[in-house]
Amino acid sequence: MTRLVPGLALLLTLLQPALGQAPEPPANYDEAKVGTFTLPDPLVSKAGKRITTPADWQKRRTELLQLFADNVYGQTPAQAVKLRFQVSNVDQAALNGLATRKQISIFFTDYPQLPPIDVLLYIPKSAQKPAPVFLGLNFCGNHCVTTEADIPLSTRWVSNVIGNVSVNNRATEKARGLQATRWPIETVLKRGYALATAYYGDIEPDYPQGWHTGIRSVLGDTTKASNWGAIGAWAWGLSRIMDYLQTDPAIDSKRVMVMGHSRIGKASLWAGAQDTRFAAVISNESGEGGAALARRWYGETLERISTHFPHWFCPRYTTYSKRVAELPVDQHELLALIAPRPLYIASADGDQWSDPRGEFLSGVEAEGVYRLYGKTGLGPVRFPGLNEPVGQTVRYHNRSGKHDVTDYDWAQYLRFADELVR
Ligand code: GTR
Repeated sequence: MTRLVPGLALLLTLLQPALGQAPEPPANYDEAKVGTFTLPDPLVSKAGKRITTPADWQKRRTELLQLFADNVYGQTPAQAVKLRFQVSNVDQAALNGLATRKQISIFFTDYPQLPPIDVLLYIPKSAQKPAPVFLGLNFCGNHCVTTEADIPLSTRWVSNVIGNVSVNNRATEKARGLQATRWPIETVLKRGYALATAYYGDIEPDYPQGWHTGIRSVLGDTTKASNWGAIGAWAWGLSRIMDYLQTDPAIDSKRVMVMGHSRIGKASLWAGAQDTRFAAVISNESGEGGAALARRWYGETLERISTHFPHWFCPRYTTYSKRVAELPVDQHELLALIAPRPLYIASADGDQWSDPRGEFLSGVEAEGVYRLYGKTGLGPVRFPGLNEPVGQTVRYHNRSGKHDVTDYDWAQYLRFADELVR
């Protein structure tokens, strides 16, 4: 995603009074000014009981999930939704014979007005048994992740901003392969993994009114302060793709790793926290509302994100914008909800907006829950240098370079998958 260049951001801040808006507090990038804060303890229940066993943690887990639903992402509707999986295209020799490529549409039987989620799935030809799979939503349509000419352009609303290649929020041929560098499909396949992706806008187009044409138009309760937001919807969509993957004999559905970048990283963490069918979770620069601690005043803040992207969260979340210390949870507890499953948290040094150190510290604070299961999470580590992956069941790196998903990131995820998921 593009980000505001500092000059433009400053100009907008200066214009805010003229636009009738209260000026936004400036972003802090000075570690000395972060301040002190007390984090809620994942291992103390609401009733004040210390959690010392996995059995007690399971109860505390339910409590924490509810706190995140009530205060951050909103309540994911519990009702089962009837799905119909339609395999629309299978290419047995995709990418020069490297993969079987399938396109599957997930239709919502009871809601024919909703568009399907169109899944693009690559399975390595070399697989002798059901393949473990990386699952991640993409930002601009399946045609953006690959240069293959026969992937249909998404017909859904797409952002005009990404790459400047859409016209009136509709995809054009210029978008083909636009984000292919973020999806090293052939490398992943050669390592024996399948790759599944779908456009996040199939579940809900990412703009304030987008929910009118997405799953939140038929599920949820818009009168409630805990109504789910778009991140909740995207997370829900990931679970529906999981429903499909469980039916595909070519896929090892016990080894589905949910991976996401930035806002989709936030959704992937929330998906992995709620749905324990995901064997591992990978958060790529998910930042505020994702892996980063909310209580740190550094880079993007709760106030900023809830002002700019209120549709991502439940309505109550915004009420914490000037009183983050009162938020009943912090993001290390979201990470703890992934335990004891493997978790990868990745930051980029050129993406201070996402608060790399805050993402790392959040992982550190999840340690106690991994320990309950006899696992080492990040372990006793200091904030590492650039491009220096650390940790065990929980891993972390701070890559050099900008907000993006690169070959370096994928090289770490593949190693992590080989060691902990395979
Ligand atoms: C930014 C937003 C971040 C992150 C990012 C992205 O504008 O402030 O929280 O989600 O977008 O998704 O690339």
